[in-house]
Amino acid sequence: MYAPNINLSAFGLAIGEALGKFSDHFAIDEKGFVVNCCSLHQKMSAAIAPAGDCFFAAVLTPSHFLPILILALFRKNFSEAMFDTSFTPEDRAYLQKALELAAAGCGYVSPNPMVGAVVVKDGEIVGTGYHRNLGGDHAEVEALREAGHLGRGATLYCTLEPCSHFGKTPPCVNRVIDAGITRMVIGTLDPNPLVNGRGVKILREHDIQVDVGLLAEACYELNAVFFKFITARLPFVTLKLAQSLDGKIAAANGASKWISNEAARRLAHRWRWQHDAVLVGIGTVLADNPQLTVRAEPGPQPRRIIVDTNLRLPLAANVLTDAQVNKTLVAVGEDCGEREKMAEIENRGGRVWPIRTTAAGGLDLRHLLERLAQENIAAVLVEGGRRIFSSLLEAQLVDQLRCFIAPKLLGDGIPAFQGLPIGSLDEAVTLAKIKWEILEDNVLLTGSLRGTE
Ligand code: AOF
Ligand code: ZN
Repeated sequence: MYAPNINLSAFGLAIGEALGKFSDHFAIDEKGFVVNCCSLHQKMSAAIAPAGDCFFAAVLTPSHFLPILILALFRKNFSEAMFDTSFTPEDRAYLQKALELAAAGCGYVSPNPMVGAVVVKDGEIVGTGYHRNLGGDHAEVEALREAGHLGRGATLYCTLEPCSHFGKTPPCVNRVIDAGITRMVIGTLDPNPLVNGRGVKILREHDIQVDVGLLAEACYELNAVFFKFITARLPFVTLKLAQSLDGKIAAANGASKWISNEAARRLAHRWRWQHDAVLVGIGTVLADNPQLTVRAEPGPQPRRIIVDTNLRLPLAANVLTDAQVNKTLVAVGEDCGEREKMAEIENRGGRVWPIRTTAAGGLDLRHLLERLAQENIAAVLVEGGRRIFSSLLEAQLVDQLRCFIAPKLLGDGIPAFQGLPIGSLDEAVTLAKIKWEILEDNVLLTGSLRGTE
């Protein structure tokens, strides 16, 4: 989201300082680098102003707009020399490799970020690494171990700022310094409040050249879940829908299984293991009796969350009778009286969470998500139905929507959303960062929601 590799002139620094005072989303370090501008809050939009080979990308809320505009207007007055345009095509290629390595951690490192690292000495790759599993070595440590003594005087490319704190593992910055690295190229800062620019600061204090912001957008995209989770302490919520051209997620008789095509269903299945949890409303369980497991390909089984205020879930449901019952978590209203059923679910290894209810009688979904985050569930895939889709949207808890659109009309079928308080075009929920993908005769639309924090 943010590319903070602009070495500001005194003039730029003054603007930068003003920005820093203006908002928490900006910080300037002692050398005049904008070191902190990360935020996932979806109210914000990204502004990217290309400037030669380097670019300035800022995250801004409407209230940030004016200073960014001023900076953009003055941008032309900065001479080329004022920008640190030290990234070469080789830098880009090595960091791109690190990004590819990082992605291999998908499904295995949550709630940690996916991180990749590459060590380059005299134009040769001498070490590579990625964060493989939660609690395991960080990417830089793996790459530096492979590089061994060749790390001395080498450049380390890393998709994320190295950590500066003791977590499950010791700080990576110490390893980078000890290895004798002389330059580091970093994709994005680590928004973890325990790091957040400190890693870069420590490295620079040890006279390591640190260039931040190459491929920042891609590095941010890779870890959108982590960025949200670590800053908002809420899971990143993705709604998955398969709908007809006329916006129906089921036929009038309730049938919904075959709206999207097989390629779409295969892809959606893959998303399950890429998420920590799959969440559905009780209506979907009663209608479809889904298993909510990963079956088509190997991958970790996600938690299965059923939102069921009055505990209508039948004890014979697949989610309570199969081998994965210990992955099932039923969120019920805190005044739900079904004590025996709750005890039986827990006897079988499932869990039941009483959750606050709202004035309207539904579950307080924010409260549920906060509790899930406390259990380190960082990514939630919501698979239905219209009530839960609508309630999450209305509560502004949705981060992303992934919608398969099939070339079918379902007439009086069941709409994807219902009851959203939208009276005019101005009030429409509008998606941003739209991507389209064609899957044979289906289209997959992916978009971000604004307005969540
Ligand atoms: C890095 N390199 O590969 C990763 C980092 O509990 P720990 O020790 O695994 O630390 C987790 C935190 O470390 C995580 O929240 C994030 O801030 C950072 N992750 N940092 O230098 C890595 N995975
Ligand atoms: Zn680390």
